[in-house]
Amino acid sequence: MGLARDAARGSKRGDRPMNEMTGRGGAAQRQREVDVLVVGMGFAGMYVLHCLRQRGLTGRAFEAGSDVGGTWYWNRYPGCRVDVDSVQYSYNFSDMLTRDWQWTERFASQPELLRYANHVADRFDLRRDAKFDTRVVSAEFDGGTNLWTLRTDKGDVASAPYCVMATGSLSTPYRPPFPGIEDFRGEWHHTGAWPHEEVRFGGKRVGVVGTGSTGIQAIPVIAAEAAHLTVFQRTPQYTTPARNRPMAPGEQRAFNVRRAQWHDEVRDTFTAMTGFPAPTRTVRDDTPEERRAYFEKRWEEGGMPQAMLTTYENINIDREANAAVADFVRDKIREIVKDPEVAERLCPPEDLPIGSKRPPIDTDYYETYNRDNVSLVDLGCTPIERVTAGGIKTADGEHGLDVIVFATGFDAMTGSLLAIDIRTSDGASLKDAWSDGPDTYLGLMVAGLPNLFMINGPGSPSVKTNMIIAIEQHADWIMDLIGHLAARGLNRVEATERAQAAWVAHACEVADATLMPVADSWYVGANVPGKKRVYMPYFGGFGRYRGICDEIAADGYRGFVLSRAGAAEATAGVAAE
Ligand code: NA7
Repeated sequence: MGLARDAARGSKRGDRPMNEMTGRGGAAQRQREVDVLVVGMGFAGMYVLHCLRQRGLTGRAFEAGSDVGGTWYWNRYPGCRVDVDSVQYSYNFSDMLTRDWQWTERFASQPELLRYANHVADRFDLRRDAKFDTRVVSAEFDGGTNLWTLRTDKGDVASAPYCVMATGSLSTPYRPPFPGIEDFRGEWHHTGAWPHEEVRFGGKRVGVVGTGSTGIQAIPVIAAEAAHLTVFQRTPQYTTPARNRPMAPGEQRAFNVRRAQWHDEVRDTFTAMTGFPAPTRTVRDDTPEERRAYFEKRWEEGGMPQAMLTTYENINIDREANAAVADFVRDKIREIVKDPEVAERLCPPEDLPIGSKRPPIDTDYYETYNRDNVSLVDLGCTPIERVTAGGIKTADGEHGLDVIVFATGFDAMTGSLLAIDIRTSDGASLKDAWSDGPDTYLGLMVAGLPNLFMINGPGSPSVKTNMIIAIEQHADWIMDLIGHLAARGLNRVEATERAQAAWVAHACEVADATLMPVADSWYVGANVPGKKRVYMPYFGGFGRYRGICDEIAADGYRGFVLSRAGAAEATAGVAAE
């Protein structure tokens, strides 16, 4: 391909704003700097940059953090770890990378995941095309020049025909606006924006607000260090044992020997993960005693969240099957937690299907409530009224605290995209396009916003899968599409309204046939007041989704309009193959 290599050579400019002389305005003056702009240098952005180079394209990335890693850069809270087997939560694109890297635990901890991200960035020299400590604030597409122009909080202005949003699904922390936070005399932190310096809990009274996946990971670790831990729980969660352990000698080598075969297999699975046998029976096939014995076995084995949710068929759909697992977990809580009152407070309500909120896995979560230094506040009975100078005041009084940890989650899936002012010169904007919910075609593109791609956008399986596999599938598909355009002398792609509407309808139909939309979860945006309630991930399964994406590509990118547009200069780089 004939590429804008001269422009690319000028892209390494240290901390100076990129193309600062061009300034704002005069979109017609804009020139392409690279082929593709990338927002974010988490696992998705890193892979996109690598793909671009592999295909002879030039890329430029901006990242708000000081280094690579995304989720694993920001979430440094105690106990943070991945809940997919580490060997599966690894890139698959390079045999050398696979051979170079050895995980130490079944479920890697955040520091190890961040080391892995850094290793990949070093190994493939990815930082060369990225600017850090730089937040993209706007993205504007000019239909005349066929260029996206990004502007950053550091004054950078950069243009390219294509833009990939690798902004992450859970990267905009949400902290409820509890009144009085400014009065608090102690220190407080959100788990999703954790300080780089060690936060010490020894001898302190600590409060954790939130008992989602994050709170459930942090609570046992903080409890072991703090003088006292008060957990503020709004909705009890179902969590099951991770049974994390060191990797056995030779375990990773054995996995790697069959990685290629595994990769073929995993791409056809529902979750893009393996390691739990597919269910072959319904709950009605077994007696209550047989079920119990089977649940016990799977509970003892532990593992990824799907381990308990694949014990029987249709747990995500069939209320009776779901209730069987949920009842078992409630029984486990009552068995583990010694104080019966505390145990009841920890039991999720019967109208909350297991798996409808993101299912966590844990290490000694319920056991932690047997410690003398841990107390549980049920916000359902006694809601938080305000933060005070000395702690948190709930309806039943003040809880004295030195440190507050907000494990209150994220403005998931759409928050980071809507935080950027994304618009076109003819007046379309992402904000308007999503005013009634995050409509997309395949979770990859939005009608009205040409040449703008999302990695793991709403409407794709994303957060319901192994994110690395989903990232690789999206990035590869986007690269193929850009190559397809270039090979035909084209440079513009846009999803049609019709295809998008059909995809949204299909995704809704799939989700509505399950118990998934029932819960007030971040999957439906219910954790952020005012957010439109829509089940955002595609719940048709990764294998099926991948098949649909491939079919659409094979059918000449059905549902997309492919065209040639813009000034010759803006198109030359990608037009000539
Ligand atoms: P989650 O799963 O959204 O959990 C947030 C927790 O914070 C949850 O227990 C919420 O209770 C609680 N919360 C949220 N707002 C409030 C207010 N206003 N008052 C009291 N409690 C509140 O976020 P996580 O960080 O744990 O996990 C996010 C994902 O990251 C996770 O699913 C993995 O995919 C990785 P609620 O249940 O809403 O009643």
